[in-house]
Amino acid sequence: LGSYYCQTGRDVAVHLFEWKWADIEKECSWLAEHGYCAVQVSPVHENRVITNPPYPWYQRYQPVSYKMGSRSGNDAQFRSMVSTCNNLGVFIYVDGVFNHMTGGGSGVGSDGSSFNADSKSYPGVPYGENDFHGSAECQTSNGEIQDYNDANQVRNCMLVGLRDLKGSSEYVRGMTSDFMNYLIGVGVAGFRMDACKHMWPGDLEALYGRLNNLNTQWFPAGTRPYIYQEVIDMGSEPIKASDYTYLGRVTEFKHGKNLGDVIRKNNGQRLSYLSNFGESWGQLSGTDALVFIDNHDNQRGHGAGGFGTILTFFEANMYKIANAFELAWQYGHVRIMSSYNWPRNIVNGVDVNDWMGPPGNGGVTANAVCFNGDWICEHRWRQISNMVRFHNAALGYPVSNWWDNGGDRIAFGRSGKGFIVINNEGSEFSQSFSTGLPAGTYCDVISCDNNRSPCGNSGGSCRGEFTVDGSGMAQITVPSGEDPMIALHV
Ligand code: QV4
Ligand code: CA
Repeated sequence: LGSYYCQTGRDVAVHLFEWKWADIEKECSWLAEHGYCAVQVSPVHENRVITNPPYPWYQRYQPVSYKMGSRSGNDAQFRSMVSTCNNLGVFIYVDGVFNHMTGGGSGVGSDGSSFNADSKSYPGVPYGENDFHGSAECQTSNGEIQDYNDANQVRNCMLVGLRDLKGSSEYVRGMTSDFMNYLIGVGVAGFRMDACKHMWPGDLEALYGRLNNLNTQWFPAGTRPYIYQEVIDMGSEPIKASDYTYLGRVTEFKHGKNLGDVIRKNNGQRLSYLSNFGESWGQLSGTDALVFIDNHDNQRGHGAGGFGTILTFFEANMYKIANAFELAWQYGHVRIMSSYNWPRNIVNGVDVNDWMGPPGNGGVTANAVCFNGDWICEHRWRQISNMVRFHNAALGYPVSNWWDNGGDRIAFGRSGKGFIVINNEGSEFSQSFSTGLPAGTYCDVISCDNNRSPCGNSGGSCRGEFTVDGSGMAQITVPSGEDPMIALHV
């Protein structure tokens, strides 16, 4: 169902985690200029406001109603963002939370609606007791998921106490599809569907079947919403990512884990093993997969992964290698993570500050200003954004010209559109490579600002031009240490 709708020639989305709508609206011009296709935004619905701990990021995953007020902004700001970004050819994907409402307790949500989770009352929708799974559907002692080996529990019991919606109910399907159709009417291009492991594929199928086509102000008539579903499948549970691929794309969490392990050299892993990376590593078919190096959960120890595996901006050098490989390789639809900083503090394997919300005060989010120390903006890092352009230039051209040293040095091309060398060993090396590129001079886009001659050099680190001769050969010296890569593209 649906197709990834990007402007022609673009292919990479960015998750602007916890950004405000007004800031995303401004960022869209930069994104358009740098070849990004779309933005995944944080949940848009009214959410619970949690004060203990104070205003964590995860309060956004506890819906109180489908009204549009949250700390990212209101309905008017959301509409303005969607319109501006669509006009620039940068599309918006909404994080849709439809498995559940809030955890236990009662109060008033971010847009003024009251709720009482103990009586399963959400008048802002409205939902009442009958709209949720209860002891008839879930038989565990406390109504929560206790055993991930029991698919029925995983779908019909509460995920960490979150009141579990009855996805089989016509009424619930009506409320959720009305909300999604409202957003489609505003002009969004599709949805990241949260917690799909906890919803029955058949219920999702019925829900998606109710969705309208995209808004013809920006999309061709008959375009279906693009759907990607969050299912964490590390291989050990009865519920599989592949149970959901007939409905849309699925998040492939093994991808970021595998690349983290290889680049960290965990368990004897080496870069040279990546020559067949993808399906033959037990991952989904690339055409079913939505991939990322880290996401908003596993960068702080939620979801699956682990600090010794998943790479994040905290380990910038390895992180840039991982993103460069992901963007140069041909596998899946890529989503770049864009984070805010927090004082990560891992004690006995747990980040005790894993709850901390975005920069700001008293639950009010600060303006997003890239590189001010709080907003990390990985999507703007030259090594990543220039590789988005590499990715676009190579779109549809198969991997070619593979070379490796049997260890942690690799190189590959993209059938004459791009060529990258990665050196994850301790010393620089130099040799002649068969690049497959047309003859000419190319700038290294990892270290230089552009791929045109003369090479842009605002940061002073530009490694300059590389000459490809008439037979596609180029002499390349590949540094070690910081940014140990050379990437060339047409
Ligand atoms: C706790 C206890 C419960 C207890 C409850 C009592 O764990 O046993 O009943 O208190 O009130 C938060 C708290 C969590 C708390 C819960 C309910 O962290 O301790 O339960 O609220 O009050 C995010 C966070 C969760 C957070 C949730 C809601 O990661 O910690 O829970 O938001 O605020 C699995 C799933 C996968 C999921 C992943 C994290 O298969 O789907 O875990 N990933 C998605 C999102 C994720 C989000 C959710 C799902 C839920 O990416 O960000 O969880 O919407 O792998
Ligand atoms: Ca459920």
